Amino acid sequence: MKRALITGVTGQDGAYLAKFLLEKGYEVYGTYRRLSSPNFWRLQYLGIFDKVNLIPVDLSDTSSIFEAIKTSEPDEIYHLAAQSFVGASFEQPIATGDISGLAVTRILEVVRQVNPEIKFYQASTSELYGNSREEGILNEETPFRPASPYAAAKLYGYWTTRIYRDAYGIFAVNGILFNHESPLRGLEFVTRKISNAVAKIALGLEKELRLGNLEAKRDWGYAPEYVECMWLMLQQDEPDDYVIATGEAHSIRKFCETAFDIVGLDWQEYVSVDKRFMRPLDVKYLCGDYSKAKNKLGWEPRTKFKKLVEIMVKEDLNRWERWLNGENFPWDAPNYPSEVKILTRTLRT
Ligand code: NAP
Ligand code: G4F
Repeated sequence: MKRALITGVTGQDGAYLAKFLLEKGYEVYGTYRRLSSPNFWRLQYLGIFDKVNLIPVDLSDTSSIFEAIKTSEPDEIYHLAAQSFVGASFEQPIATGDISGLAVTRILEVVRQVNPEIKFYQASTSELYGNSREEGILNEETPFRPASPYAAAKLYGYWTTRIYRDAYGIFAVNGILFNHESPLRGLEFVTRKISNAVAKIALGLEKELRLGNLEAKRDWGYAPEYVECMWLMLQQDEPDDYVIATGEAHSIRKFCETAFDIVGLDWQEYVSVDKRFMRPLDVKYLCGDYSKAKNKLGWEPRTKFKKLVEIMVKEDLNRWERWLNGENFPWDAPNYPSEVKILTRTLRT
């Protein structure tokens, strides 16, 4: 039986990947950070909480990483843990550099010293391109031009991965994944912020939605499909880097329009622009060319924009309805101050 170690198993991708690997027959180990209140709602939501071997790890501490790798003895490491919110990276640039950037070297150093046969996946990102292009399609050859402390940290991780591959022959790959979303997306990211607000507004629990830059365009795919690529990349004969995307870009404005349409409301009556959600520097446009992944991995996106928006809005509606009906279930709203205010003032049946 193959063994996999997933860093950041409590996150959106970590949870979906753990489920995918368990279904493939892997023994799955996952690292999480020790918090005063545990945060395992995604693993519980997917019904796999008791199937994953959980290891507490501090990514700023190499000895902690060493312990996790010694304990799990993995064939494959999927390094997904990161401070992944671009907006927060402007407020916490140094911590983001340490966790989203330097930690890659800490892990690869342990791999090099303990067992260089371990295969390594690095969660690289379309944010690496920054404002490299304002139209067209981005592929593995397009130059990077990071536009946030998060992207700069990820650029470091990207190159470290390539350096350990070229210098030490480690099977280390970069998945350059464009935005991918799902009902397990964190509530601070724009897609889930919108789907959650639409659900609350439709049920009369909220009156408005405040957003930042409505003109930015993103290439949004469906997260469960994207984690399959991570695994595919590690099953190839040779390590390489791949763009994973849908090849379509839509604006935040379009996402709002589509999401409000699903519940029969006009988005313009509810959405306003609030400077608090504008970034000091924003990436205007991202659209990816997944031809290499299609040709070499045999991968193609199956869920496109409209279906993705529908999945997210329907699941958030379902959650708020269940909440109003007095049900308890794995959910992230109770972890967010803005949502707790609504949860505590709402009378449940
Ligand atoms: P996510 O939901 O935010 O999950 C991030 C994971 O990292 C969580 O398990 C989180 O733990 C952990 N983490 C955060 N800060 C940490 C810290 N200081 N120390 C240790 N662990 C920490 O992100 P995701 O969407 O699953 O993304 C997974 C990876 O892919 C990330 O590296 C992200 O940068 C990258 N990526 C994501 C996308 C996308 O569109 N989703 C696209 C390209 C690349 P907690 O649960 O405790 O917060
Ligand atoms: O949803 P976002 O916060 O995602 P962003 O910045 O594209 O980053 C995500 O995708 C990257 C891959 O390209 C990952 F590497 C990264 O870890 C993360 O998963 O913002 C998307 C766009 C931005 O242009 C932002 O300015 O939406 C715009 N936006 C407008 N109003 C907003 C809001 N973003 C957020 N989070 N909240 C708003 O109110």
